[in-house]
Amino acid sequence: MNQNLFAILRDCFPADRARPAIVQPDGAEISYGELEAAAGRYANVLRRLGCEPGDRVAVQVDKSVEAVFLYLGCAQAGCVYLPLNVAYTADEVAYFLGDAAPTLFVCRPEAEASLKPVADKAGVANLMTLDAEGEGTLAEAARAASPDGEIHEAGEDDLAAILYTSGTTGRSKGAMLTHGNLSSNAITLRDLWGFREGDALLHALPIFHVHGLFVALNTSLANGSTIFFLPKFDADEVLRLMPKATVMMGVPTFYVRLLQHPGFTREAAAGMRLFISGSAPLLEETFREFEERTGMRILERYGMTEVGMATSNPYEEAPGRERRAGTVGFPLPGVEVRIADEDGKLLGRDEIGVLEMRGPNVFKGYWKMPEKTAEEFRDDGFFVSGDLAKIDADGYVHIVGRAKDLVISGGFNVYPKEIELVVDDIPGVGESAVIGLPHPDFGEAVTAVCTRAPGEEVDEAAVVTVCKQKLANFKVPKRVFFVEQLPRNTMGKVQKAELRKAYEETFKQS
Ligand code: MCA
Ligand code: AMP
Repeated sequence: MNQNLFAILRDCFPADRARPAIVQPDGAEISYGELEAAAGRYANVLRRLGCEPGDRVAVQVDKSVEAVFLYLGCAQAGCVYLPLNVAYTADEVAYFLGDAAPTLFVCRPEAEASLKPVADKAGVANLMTLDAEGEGTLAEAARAASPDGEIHEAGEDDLAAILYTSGTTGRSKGAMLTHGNLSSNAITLRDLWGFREGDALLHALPIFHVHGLFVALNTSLANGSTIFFLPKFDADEVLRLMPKATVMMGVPTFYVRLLQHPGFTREAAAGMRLFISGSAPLLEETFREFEERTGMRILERYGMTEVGMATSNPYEEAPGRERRAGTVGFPLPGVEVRIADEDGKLLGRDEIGVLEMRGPNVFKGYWKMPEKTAEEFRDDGFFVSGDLAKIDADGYVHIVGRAKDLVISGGFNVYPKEIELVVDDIPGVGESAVIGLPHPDFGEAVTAVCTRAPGEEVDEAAVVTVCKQKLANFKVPKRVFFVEQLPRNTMGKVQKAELRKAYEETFKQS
């Protein structure tokens, strides 16, 4: 059987292809039949451009239905989809193109002039455009292409996507995800979360990360569901469409913002059967406030780019198996999890260590980094997550911290090292330490603490200005503080815990 993700999803499409697959904010509908035809057109355009199976197609575009067609067309043609956050700057994009060597790069029309030299330098053969309305040179080519064509015969171990995740060294790694990784996760989640006839998903996440692209889209498509597709999270828009939807997936910031909205009432949520949260810790107070407001418990789950989804609170609640605040539930069917210390020694119930995972969801390795890949896998195939966790006596997994130096802001990961390298380079800065501080909206806020070089007067505005030029906006420090010297331990290591303590009130609501 063809293990191509698109073939597997297509087998799940409704027999009646006139059923709506995607509904746009203005109510315009794309049927399953149109979705299938559009994916075929995009696959044919890719083939015509010389994209062979296994070739990378890098994509940095705004969220649009055409971008979904491109994603599905890519799978159909056997190409490797490489989505990039639209917030990434030209410097950041240069690294990804150089590393992944795509055959095609699709960007926003307004970015074409600045990214053309970047693509040329990386040796990318084709540069095409797609805008937020789904127009551009690629869309034009797709309109002219035939919808018919075969679905590339893929094995479950063949690559379907590369998603870059930053690392503690500051250098991004491309996580290689296979057709089997993506399809197994989609089918498992569809069944586990009780997807059914008549379900409609409220989709307000970006589609360049695992959450919005794979968890939300693939799971819905694997159920033949309708997707209400919003360009971004906007509480008013989400509330306008909520009566038509049954399921929503979001990062904790979505739920914090909904709870702040006076229109988010029990009645507004009455037609929904499930709210799912992930990508960052959901505060227990958000979970409780949500339950008080709506009578429903948010289902929190846990995952990573490298493994897709790995654990979930139960959908079907039963005594002793309810959705519990502050936990990420149980391993998904077919997924094994365990807790170990740094040397790989297994730990017992309630002991805190690093979470390790194994299963059909776990990625194939980091693109062109065999050594890094080997470092993060145990000999028996478990992937070492870098998240500190424990498993309690009832079997619930709790994420209690991170062994990796990582900040998660509004569901986006920021590795301090990457920001520190940029800040340290700013004339007048001595050295810097970047930390995450509690933030009422984003969960954590990126914050830089710096020293000045002797006799220099560099200030917060100067640091922010340079960061904005070089880094994606969500990585830019929300505040910059200057100190005489950074606190260090006897080994000379910066004491970040001390800094977090010193500045913990910075973003607290008054
Ligand atoms: C935007 N800004 C941010 C963020 N987003 N700053 C910090 N953190 C962010 N996440 C910047 C904007 O550029 C702007 O800066 C200022 O903050 C305020 O913007 P605002 O209008 O409030 O932002 P927004 O457009 O409403 O976006 C916030 C958001 C968005 C809705 C939370 O960031 C979002 O959709 N996050 C979802 C991330 C996600 O999908 N993560 C999944 C990763 P300025 O004023 O300077 O212009 S996948 C994953 O983690 C794993 C696999 C998993 O488990 O799911
Ligand atoms: P990413 O590298 O963007 O895929 O982000 C994955 C990271 O997000 C994980 O390693 C965790 O640190 C974090 N994460 C995802 N879901 C949760 C959750 N429900 N609770 C706590 N942390 C989470």
